[in-house]
Amino acid sequence: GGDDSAVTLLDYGAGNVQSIRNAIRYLGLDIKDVETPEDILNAKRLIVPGVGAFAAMMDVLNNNGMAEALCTYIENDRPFLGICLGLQLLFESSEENGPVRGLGLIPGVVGRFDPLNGCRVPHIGWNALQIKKDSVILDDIANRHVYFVHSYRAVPSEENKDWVSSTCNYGIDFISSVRRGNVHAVQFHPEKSGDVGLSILRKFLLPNSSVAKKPLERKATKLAKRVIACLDVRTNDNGDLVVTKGDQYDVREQTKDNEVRNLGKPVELAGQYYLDGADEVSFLNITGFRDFPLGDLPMLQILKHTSENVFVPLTVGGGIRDFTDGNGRYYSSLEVASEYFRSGADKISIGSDAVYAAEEYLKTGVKTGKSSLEQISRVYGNQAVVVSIDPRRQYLTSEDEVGFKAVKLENLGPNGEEYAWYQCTVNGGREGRPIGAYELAKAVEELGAGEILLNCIDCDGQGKGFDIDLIKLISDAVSIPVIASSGAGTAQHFSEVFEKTNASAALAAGIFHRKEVPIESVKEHLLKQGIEVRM
Ligand code: 1PR
Repeated sequence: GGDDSAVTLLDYGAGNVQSIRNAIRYLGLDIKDVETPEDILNAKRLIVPGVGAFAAMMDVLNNNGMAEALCTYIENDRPFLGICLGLQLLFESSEENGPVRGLGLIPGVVGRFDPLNGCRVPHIGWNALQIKKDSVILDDIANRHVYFVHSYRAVPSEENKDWVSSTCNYGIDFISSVRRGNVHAVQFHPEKSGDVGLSILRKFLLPNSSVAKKPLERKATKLAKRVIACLDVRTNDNGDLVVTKGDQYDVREQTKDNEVRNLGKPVELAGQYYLDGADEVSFLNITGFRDFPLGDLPMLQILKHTSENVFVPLTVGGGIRDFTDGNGRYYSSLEVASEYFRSGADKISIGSDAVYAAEEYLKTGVKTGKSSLEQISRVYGNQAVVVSIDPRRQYLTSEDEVGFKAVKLENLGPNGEEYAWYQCTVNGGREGRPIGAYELAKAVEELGAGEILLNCIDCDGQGKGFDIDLIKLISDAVSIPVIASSGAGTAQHFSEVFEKTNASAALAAGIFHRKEVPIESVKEHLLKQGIEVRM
């Protein structure tokens, strides 16, 4: 309680600020929300989090006098921390849906990353920083990775070099933080950067607390490959949500009762994976296609409790689509997603509904803007929307046997087939659709997906390694990040997928749940193989 333990937060109402709220509360501070420009001027410490789109943010700030108050506050050198868009708004303008004018306190224009520079957009993941000057809040993080998620960036120049406290390289050098006096802003998300991020926030919020941590002696320069722990969650026959795991999507035990396989409690396991070093945690509500997810309050509770203690990105999927409940009330997919975001998710993932949207788009060539994928990415940004693909291999004897993109297989099919195409499925693999994973991936990229979670039903739960043919095909077809999933059985499978494909991340479930291979060993192995990871 008390004023000294309060931090003022500017939530301009466009986007998802639950994670920063959770991090501030975790550090023991109360949050006072800005309601009027005076609240800004009277703040002891002000945080401007960054989510949503630049133009929408500037509209809100200009229309209610907040922009002016912010300029005054910053020019008086009052304690300020801008995060992501909260950094970008300090510049002269942004090209995001623009040009749109910013506060103009720092010289420079915020532009978009260009995939032509050899990097995927959005920039999602963990990078180390190059510290340029005494930055106070970044003092003891040298060489440690922090989490970025953005498509736009400012670049260092002669004109703004007095401000720049660190830069980062992603295709080009961009500004990862600025500092002048008590004014700080960071392009990455400290609230999602694990213990490093919490220590940065602590230094800003509680300037006298000492949390010095010895940096790892390691030179990191590239975007780290991510290791993601996935929890498939569903109600068991007693009605409790449990973590389960299938073999090729079959989650029932091969016993007389055929009960749902129960591998533990979702909140506990997610918390453990965070401590073990998972770079992200995903929940898939695998029966979401059957039940109405908002009726599924336990899932929202799981997200709430998990996000209070897990400070890496959280994704949730399952059942995101338009829905009419038993009483005839209609819920848009956007409402469903918003409820997940409010409960602490950073990204949502869409499976079945994205397949239908892609089929429609390929048939008509028209982007209606009405699909769940388009609506959610318009409001929350495409970095917040993952499309989960559940393909099943269909063997072919020749490459052009079907009208879908086929691959020449590394390992021949059961009858010596040399080729396969990857058929998309819906409803947890129960129904095959007339669209391939390749066609789907390209379509959803155009419709606004920010990332692809690429499963493979044939490999799921088999522990024999990822489907390299499939992952190569898809990661070379799109310029958004691809998460390889299904089939991890050893740490070597992770290095194999990163060495042979352009996947940005690799996800596993079974080996982590059964404690066969701890996340730490996967990371240590990758590091030994010369693959950059966050330690
Ligand atoms: O269609 O929008 O409702 O979303 C449903 C979501 O649930 C999709 O993302 C779909 O992948 C997932 N899902 C549906 N049914 C199942 C099932 O298993 N019966 N699980 C399912 C998907 C795949 C991965 C798994 C990896 C790694 N599970 O999540 O974690 O294959 O496993 P492994 O490391 O043990 O091999 P919608």
